[in-house]
Amino acid sequence: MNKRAEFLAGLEQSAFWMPFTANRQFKKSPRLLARAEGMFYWTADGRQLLDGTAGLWCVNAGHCRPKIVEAVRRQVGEMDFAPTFQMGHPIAFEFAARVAGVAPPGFSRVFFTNSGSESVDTALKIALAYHRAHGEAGRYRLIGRERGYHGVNFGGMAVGGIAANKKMFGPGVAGVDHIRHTHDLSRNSFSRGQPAHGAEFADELEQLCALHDASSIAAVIVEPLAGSAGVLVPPAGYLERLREICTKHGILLIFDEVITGFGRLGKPFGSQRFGVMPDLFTSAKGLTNGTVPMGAVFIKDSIYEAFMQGPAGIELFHGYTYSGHPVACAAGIGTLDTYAEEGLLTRAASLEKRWEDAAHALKGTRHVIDIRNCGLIAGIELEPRRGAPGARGYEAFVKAFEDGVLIRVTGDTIALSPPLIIEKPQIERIFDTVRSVVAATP
Ligand code: PXG
Repeated sequence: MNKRAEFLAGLEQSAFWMPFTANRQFKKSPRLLARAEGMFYWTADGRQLLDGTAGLWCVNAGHCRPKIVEAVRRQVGEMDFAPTFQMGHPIAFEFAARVAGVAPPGFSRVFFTNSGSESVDTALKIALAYHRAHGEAGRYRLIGRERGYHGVNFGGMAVGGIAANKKMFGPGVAGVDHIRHTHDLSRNSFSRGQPAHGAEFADELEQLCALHDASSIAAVIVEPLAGSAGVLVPPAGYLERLREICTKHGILLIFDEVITGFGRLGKPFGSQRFGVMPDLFTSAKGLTNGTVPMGAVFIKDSIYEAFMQGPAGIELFHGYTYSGHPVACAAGIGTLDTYAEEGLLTRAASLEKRWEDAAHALKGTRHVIDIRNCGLIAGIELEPRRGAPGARGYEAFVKAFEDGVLIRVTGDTIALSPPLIIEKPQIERIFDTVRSVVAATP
């Protein structure tokens, strides 16, 4: 047996317990990626795949970009690791300043983490600690939203609203509640951009304020556009209404921008796209172009100042060994350089019309019951096969993979989010492939 055949033969017994994966099914018929460049992956058996998902919503500048590769290479040889607890290294301060420079005005402080999940738990903890520092220790409740995805750690799992991600793991964090999701096929199917109906879904927050007493609520966390649960674009006026209610009751509004950050929606951040500012927001993924794991929480100046006026000593008892990791910071700087040189943080805006038209041209294709889009994101919802929800989506994914295009499915919704360097003919290729694989699915 050659090396590759040996590897495949041993896969069923592999030590790697794969995340969010049907391990037994996968290991019987694996899909293996071996190399990547620009808009493409190559499979282990040498086939080229057009990346319609930017890896997992993270490779916004495309794969293996020279500035990023070089920055990482240089840093790892110069200083591999150094602590950030009671000491520091210049590159962490440099990257914080650089990345705060692309954030909306008023967010000049950044707390580094290593993932989206850690960013979410960090933001929730900062919100709780802020209220205490501010003399409102009674604010302890956290409000999320149905169908929200905020990662897999205990805080994010609790405020998240996807049952499958929670049901195995016990009661979780106390004092959490949820508002309803914004999906409304009956009124909004085939909307282009923000759907017209559903601003009033935000009013459920008023009901929770009445139920729990607003003075017990610390924060509300939502994705400006819900990605993982199937591309749910916020209805016109919805985020504005959430903002208003939070402000009225002294509740902090957290945007989870792990997917919407770094140019995905045609502006650097989703808050700018929708014109609604949160008090804190999370990021990860596009922060380092996925090259080295890293996340960051962006903090409004007044919140940071409240901590800095507290007693002398450590202002926030929180942090990770790898917060501000030098190699991650180097990747981040290389990423921001690439974004800036190629205008990638706003490039989605110039492609959006073409993208939207190509997506909505699938209307009328067999099984397609909705198409949603915003920035360089599209969701194509398929009617579930009777008795087998998710099967149609999964089969479309496998078939597209065989046909040379990487797509992502969540249940029966196809979610597309290519690198922001995509060229127009590649947009057509993605949607042509989706059309043919969906139509071929029984
Ligand atoms: N918040 C949001 C909004 C996310 O989308 C996380 C937090 C957690 O990030 P980490 O880095 O801890 O995974 C995410 C992650 C998908 C998919 O298929 C989406 C994510 C991860 C994996 C798959 O939609 N988002």
